[in-house]
Amino acid sequence: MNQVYLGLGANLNAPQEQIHRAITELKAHSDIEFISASHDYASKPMGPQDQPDYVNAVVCIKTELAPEQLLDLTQSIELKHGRVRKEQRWGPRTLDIDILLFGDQIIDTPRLTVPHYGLTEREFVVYPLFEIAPTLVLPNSQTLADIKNTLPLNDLQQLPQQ
Ligand code: A4P
Ligand code: MG
Repeated sequence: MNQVYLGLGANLNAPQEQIHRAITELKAHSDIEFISASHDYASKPMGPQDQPDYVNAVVCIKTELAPEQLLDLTQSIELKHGRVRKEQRWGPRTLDIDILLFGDQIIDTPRLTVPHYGLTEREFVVYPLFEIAPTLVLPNSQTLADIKNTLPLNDLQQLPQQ
């Protein structure tokens, strides 16, 4: 079994509901053992600023799936949420699921880069991840605590539990 961290993000069509439905769908899947979820966080858009604020969360799961099988699954959940892949980079979306960490594996294939390339620079990933995994060490031996301690909050706000 591999322990995996997923980053969830949404900023269209009732984003907090999108996140919660995605968590429900992950919990219901027979190949996934659901371990924990962070609070939801409200975050300022990274990228184009003329889009709504985001809701972000991080979840921990365990799975026997291979990394690309898990990507197939997370992409099928994105599609069920009406995700349309547009030209604009970092544009608005109903649901985005990123594979942040897959055990201790370092993966670099045409479909998958793990750890996720933006992990250490995004407050909306690092803070929720720290909430559920405060002692986490990345495959390159960096501690998540060190990363968090030098990363500005940029207005990130924990939302009340729903
Ligand atoms: N891919 C490669 N590695 C991974 C991985 N570790 N996890 C490939 C998931 N997918 C991975 O993704 C494009 C391709 O990346 C996939 O087909 C997969 O094979 P995508 O979801 O279609 O495109 P995208 O998400 O628009 O692109 P990108 O560059 O991944 O964007 P990000 O990094 O996901 O950022 N602001 C706030 N506040 N909160 C957010 O969550 N998110 C984004 C999108 C922009 N601004 C944001 C947020
Ligand atoms: Mg993505």
